[in-house]
Amino acid sequence: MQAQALVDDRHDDIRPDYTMAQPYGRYTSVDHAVWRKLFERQGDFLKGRACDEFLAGLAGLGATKDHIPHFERLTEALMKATGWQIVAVPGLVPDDVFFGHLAARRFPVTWWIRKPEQMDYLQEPDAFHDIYGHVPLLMNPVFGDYMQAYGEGGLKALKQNALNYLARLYWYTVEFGLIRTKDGLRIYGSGIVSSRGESIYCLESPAPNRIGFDLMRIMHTGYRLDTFQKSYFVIDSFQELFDATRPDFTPYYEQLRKLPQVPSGDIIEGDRVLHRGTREGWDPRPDA
Ligand code: HBI
Ligand code: FE
Repeated sequence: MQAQALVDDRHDDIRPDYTMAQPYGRYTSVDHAVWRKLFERQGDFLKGRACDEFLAGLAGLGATKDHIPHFERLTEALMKATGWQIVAVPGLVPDDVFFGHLAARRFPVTWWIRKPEQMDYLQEPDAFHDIYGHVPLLMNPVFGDYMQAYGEGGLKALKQNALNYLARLYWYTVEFGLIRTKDGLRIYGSGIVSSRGESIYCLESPAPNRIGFDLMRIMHTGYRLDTFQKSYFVIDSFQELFDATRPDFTPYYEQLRKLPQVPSGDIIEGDRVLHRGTREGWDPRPDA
């Protein structure tokens, strides 16, 4: 998934690392109203759906529904908890820049927020997706370590032309991951928690597969950017995720190059199947 660098040329104050000062004065009352609506809507039903670590992180951040948060305030809370900070960026930045920031415990947050007519879906991450979806779990030490390791891994993957494999790991964990708890499956993926529809679908619909986490399986499984997931992968703990990504991936990439891509809706030999999806309502188009 090659992110295009969408540098917004309206700001002449973008630094070489694509960071910028959060242009707080540019937010309109409509922007703050969109934030409030999204924040209230998610908050209502994420209890009992999002994992405790996410809910604790969101509470610890101090973000409120009243207005779009000041990034420095969020950074203060993050720094105390895990040494992470957030940096404002104009939108998607080049992969090497993105990974470089993660490796230095800086999470790039798009400064602008979606328009009211984009309430339910937008392709590119905005301030709500990044702050509400990604930042709360950076308050968790193990997940914070995982995200830094992912950044370091991304820089290495780029050098080995293996980003396509690693991007799937990010997709099926950081963006759309589920975690098993004593009370049942819970959400930790950012792409899910920042989407009302998918927060319900991923746990309650019989349509998608739910499969136990398997690093190599995930790294040769395709996905679509613009539909709900056909398969969700389930970890037992963040430690499991962190431990799985400690080794050097070079030998993994060599193995993966010999394997065919698994279609996102398939179940294959060796899968730990928690739920075999009914496939109803699936979009027939192929994976990216
Ligand atoms: N840039 N701002 C921003 N946010 C992202 O999530 C992002 C990015 N650039 C690259 C990227 N994600 C993905 O291509 C990598 O996760 C593979
Ligand atoms: Fe994201």
